[in-house]
Amino acid sequence: MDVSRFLRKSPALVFYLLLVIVAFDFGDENCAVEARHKVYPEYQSLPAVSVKYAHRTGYHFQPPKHWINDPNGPMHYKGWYHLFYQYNPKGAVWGNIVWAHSVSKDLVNWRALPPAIYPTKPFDINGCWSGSATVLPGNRPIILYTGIDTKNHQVQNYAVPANASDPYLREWTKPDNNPIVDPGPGVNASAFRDPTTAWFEDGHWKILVGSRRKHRGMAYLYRSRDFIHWTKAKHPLHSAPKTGMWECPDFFPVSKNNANGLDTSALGQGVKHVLKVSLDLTRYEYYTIGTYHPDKDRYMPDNTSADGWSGLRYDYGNFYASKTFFDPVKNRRLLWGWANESDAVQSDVQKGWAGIQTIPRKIWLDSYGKQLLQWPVEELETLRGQNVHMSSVKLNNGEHVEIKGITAAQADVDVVFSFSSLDGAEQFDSSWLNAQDLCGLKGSGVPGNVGPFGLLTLASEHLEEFTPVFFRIFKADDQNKHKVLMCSDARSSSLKSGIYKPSFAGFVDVDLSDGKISLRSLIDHSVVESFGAGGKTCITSRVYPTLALLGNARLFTFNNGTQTITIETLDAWSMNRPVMNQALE
Ligand SMILES: *[C@@H]1O[C@H](CO)[C@@H](O)[C@H](O)[C@H]1NC(C)=O
Ligand SMILES: *[C@@H]1O[C@H](CO)[C@@H](O)[C@H](O)[C@H]1NC(C)=O
Ligand SMILES: *[C@@H]1O[C@H](CO)[C@@H](O)[C@H](O)[C@H]1NC(C)=O
Ligand SMILES: *[C@@H]1O[C@H](CO)[C@@H](O)[C@H](O)[C@H]1NC(C)=O
Ligand SMILES: *[C@H]1O[C@@H](CO)[C@H](O)[C@@H](O)[C@@H]1NC(C)=O
Repeated sequence: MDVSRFLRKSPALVFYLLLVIVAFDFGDENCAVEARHKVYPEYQSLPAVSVKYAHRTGYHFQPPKHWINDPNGPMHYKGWYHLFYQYNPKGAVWGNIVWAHSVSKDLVNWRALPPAIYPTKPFDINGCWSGSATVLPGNRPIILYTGIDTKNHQVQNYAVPANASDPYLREWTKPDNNPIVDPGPGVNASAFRDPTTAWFEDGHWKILVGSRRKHRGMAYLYRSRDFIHWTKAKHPLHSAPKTGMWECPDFFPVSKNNANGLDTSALGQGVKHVLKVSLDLTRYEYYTIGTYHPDKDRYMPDNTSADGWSGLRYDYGNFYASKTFFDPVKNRRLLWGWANESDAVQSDVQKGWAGIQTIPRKIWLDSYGKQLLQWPVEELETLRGQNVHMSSVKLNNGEHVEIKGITAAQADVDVVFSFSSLDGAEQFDSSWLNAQDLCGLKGSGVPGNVGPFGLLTLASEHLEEFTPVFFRIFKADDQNKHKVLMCSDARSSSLKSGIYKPSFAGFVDVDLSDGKISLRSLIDHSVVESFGAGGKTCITSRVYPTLALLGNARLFTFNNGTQTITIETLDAWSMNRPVMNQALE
């Protein structure tokens, strides 16, 4: 289907977006940040002439060309997983956004369908932005999304399948009684978007919509008996000062007792709740774990979850606008996130594409209840090919050992490291509040005692380029006794200059009494997705090697700490290519 036909009619969108890019002062943080996506009018309707393959991923979700951002409305319906996503059909930068649509039987092989939702009506003529799917009783899917209307207001619309017998749900109808939620008095119509999946409670459906009031981030709560008429609750479900616009809120229950996922409406004794928001100001997300009080229309984060800027993150790297859904097939909750490019916008235009979705992750509550755990879906393992196995290999100070025999540019590595003692570990300085800054200070080349040790991914033969993913363990004064830093450091990832090469990092809240720590990395040409300590801390880096490309990429383990580290076990696999978004006939 040719959606450009519909889009040609909305040049107003371009002008509007130029107007709404707002630079504003963020209170005490004193940093001016541009809100939302940067707009490049000269590129946004410039179709790719060709697609460059050097940095394209082998097994991550991406369309054949052009720009993608937020994952939208994931769900399972009649045997198929559906993933929609924000997509520019006309260029490799943000613009002309539609809901692109793909389906999969296994979350690994994907088939592309025509866009499901695109601007056609007064309530979405200037944009079809992010939203969620809810499967109503009787297996009736419904999508809620943000439309930009004729007045350039953000409103919430619904869409239903045109033919519910079609398992691919190719066509969607946007009824004329839209919008069903408008900002109303007191709500900023330029900051009101990204409706959640609905949950059912006490005779009502409930949803959240992200917003802000001055510098306070807000999740407005709405209720409805029929999914069509919605009433705003007296106060937001939750809000937090100085966090700015809350994009893509996600609110869901997790089990206190096991790793199974729960339907979004689950409530009761064995249940905690999670609220995640994407901060437009920082372009990072954070989540809290807490208690939902449906009678009071309130959510209260636990006192162990920092609520704001320094909160827990699903991922400490390029990971944004994420969304979970309940997978009834395997009783699990799955998480999708968007990993944007880190190169220059001109490079995106040249390569003809920008943005990927991360590998879907199973997500559940850690048994001690203070954080979530994440792990790549087990289906990914069907792509594993050639395997290399190692065990009981010592890594002395300054050593690096190559893992040979796999395609290092497209691989899955799973390793368990051990150390004999933490007695000599460096002292942690309590002024080191920010993990990313600390990684910047103590990179893989800064000698330590227990660490730095880990993997050198997407490395060139003589290490002119490499992206180290590693741990460094400190002694701490508090009751935890130690502090573990995990880094995914892009600073040496590419000889190319002028690209964003951050030293992403997070702390790992892990019990080290068994003297071991694990690391898994999914390496895929321009992305390294890493899971520390069984998924306690996750970091995604986007990198653009110039030498460590394709067959020239290598993988090493390394240790730059004085204490010898042992590789207890290591498995690495070449990863095969799935079917990635070929059109479904
Ligand atoms: C609805 O979908 C079913 C299953 O794909 C198909 O057989 C039927 O022809 C479709 N109906 C219409 C009106 O398109
Ligand atoms: C409403 O939101 C827009 C976009 O974030 C912002 O530019 C504007 O200042 C806000 N208006 C008020 C009154 O807060
Ligand atoms: C945190 O809350 C728990 C109860 O949920 C309470 O036992 C504990 O004392 C609180 N801690 C602090 C520091 O407030
Ligand atoms: C290990 O440390 C040495 C000395 O600082 C440095 O030359 C080398 O590059 C480091 N290795 C890594 C992987 O950073
Ligand atoms: C991804 O790109 C980098 C480099 O341009 C920006 O610094 C990030 O803000 C951006 N992230 C998101 C979520 O847009």
